[in-house]
Amino acid sequence: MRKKNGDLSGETLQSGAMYGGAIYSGAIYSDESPIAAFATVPGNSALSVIRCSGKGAVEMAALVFSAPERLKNTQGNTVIHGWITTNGEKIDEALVSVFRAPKSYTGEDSLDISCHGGAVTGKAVMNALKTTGFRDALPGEFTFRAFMNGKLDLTRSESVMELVAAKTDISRRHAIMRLSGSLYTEIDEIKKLIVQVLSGAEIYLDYSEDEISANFDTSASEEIAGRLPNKETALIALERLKKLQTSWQIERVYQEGVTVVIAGRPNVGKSSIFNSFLKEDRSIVTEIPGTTRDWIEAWVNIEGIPVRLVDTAGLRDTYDSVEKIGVERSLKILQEADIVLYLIDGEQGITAEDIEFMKRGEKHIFAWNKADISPVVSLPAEIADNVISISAKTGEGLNDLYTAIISAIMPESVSESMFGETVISVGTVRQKRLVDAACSSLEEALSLAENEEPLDLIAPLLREAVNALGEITGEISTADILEEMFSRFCVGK
Ligand SMILES: Nc1nc2c(ncn2[C@@H]2O[C@H](COP(=O)(O)OP(=O)(O)O)[C@@H](O)[C@H]2O)c(=O)[nH]1
Ligand SMILES: [Mg+2]
Repeated sequence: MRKKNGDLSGETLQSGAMYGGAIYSGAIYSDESPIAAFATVPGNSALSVIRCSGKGAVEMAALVFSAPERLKNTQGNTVIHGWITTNGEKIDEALVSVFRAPKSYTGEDSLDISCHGGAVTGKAVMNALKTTGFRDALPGEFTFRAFMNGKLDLTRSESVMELVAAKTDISRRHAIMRLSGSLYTEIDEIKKLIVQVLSGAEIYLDYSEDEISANFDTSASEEIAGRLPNKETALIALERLKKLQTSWQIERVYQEGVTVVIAGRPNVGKSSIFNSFLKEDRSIVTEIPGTTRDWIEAWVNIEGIPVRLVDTAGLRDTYDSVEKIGVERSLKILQEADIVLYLIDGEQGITAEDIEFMKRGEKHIFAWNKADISPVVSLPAEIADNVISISAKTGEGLNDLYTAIISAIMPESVSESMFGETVISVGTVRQKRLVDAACSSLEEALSLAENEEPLDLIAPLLREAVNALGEITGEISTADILEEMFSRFCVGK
């Protein structure tokens, strides 16, 4: 039997909460027992925060609290002061924030216990809590429960992890947008467009050919079968999906960063440039060629892009055995580079070795250093336009260099779309894979429609696209996907 249009919602619009219990039983995140974990990193700090969540969490915590009745009777969104105690002994003084289901992060009764920081105190409080029956939370288990209880969809859940992992302010901003629902809304809207197309197709599928002639006032039923209604809507959905695909190119750069390796002959000023990118003297600079014996790396932020900057040993033939190893290691790290920043020594001028190197790859940016003492002289025509004049000493040309690096990392067409007010971008490989899947199903559906293939070949492809999008937000999900995802979170989140 062919599916009715109305069946669609049953298949695609389940909420995350439906996966509690049956589907999930036996899996590690399945049990709903009260959990506790540090939300802060243990160590020398003013405070430690321990989060507790689960049915009966407040009553359990009251067993080790100096004012148990007051805690038990506390309303949600309240902070109370007291002591964590075991057998009448004060363990630590604490402020306890109480949240009541469903108005909490997890949707369950929960507490944030702020106690003193340090190596020992938080642990003692945690041990006291565990005597009442709390178990250690699994990685991401709080967010997992929030998802299960319908507090967050999967894009928002993942953004929580992205936020914790953000390396620069721009990655934080993008994660915050996803946390605020930007990606969820976009996916949901695209999905609705495809559902609309699918419904249009399925109306026809519900009727036999005779019925079509009778009901739709046409004599040629094949004509109807070959025509995909709302094709324009499908095209709009496709365009929006493609935008999301592109967004990942950029998002990945902001999340993972890029490796820029500084290379060039000894003494060209590699370590000086490295230091000026870092704005500190990290790498040793001397007039003695061969000073840097191994590569050194540091993360720098270039316009919001995390850049792993690597200073290398100068590339030259050498008899010094330590330097030789350094040169070999430098050549090796060059292969890891997304971009090679190749410096030419202005003082020495361009050499045969430089020319040799320049022939090698496209991912190179060439800079003429020491322009303060020797301005760029005539260069071979094929590279003249691509050489940036700089001085590590005076800082001249460094902004041009940053710009060149940024545009090498991101094609302009791509980056333009990212600097508007609202950024809608996919934030994880998982999301990107599903956007790809939706995109190719939809493209295939459209190309079948183009060839006037029957709707019963087209409809399943549209449904596949809808399902892929449902997986992104978690409306459709399976235990193993969820487990895989949440296990990569940190404990306490
Ligand atoms: N005048 C001038 N000297 C520079 C500049 N950059 C580096 N140097 C000098 O060149 C020498 C070698 O620099 P260094 O950074 O150690 O080069 P490396 O061997 O490529 O790492 C040092 O004496 C630096 O002070 C520059 O832009 N202008
Ligand atoms: Mg050096």
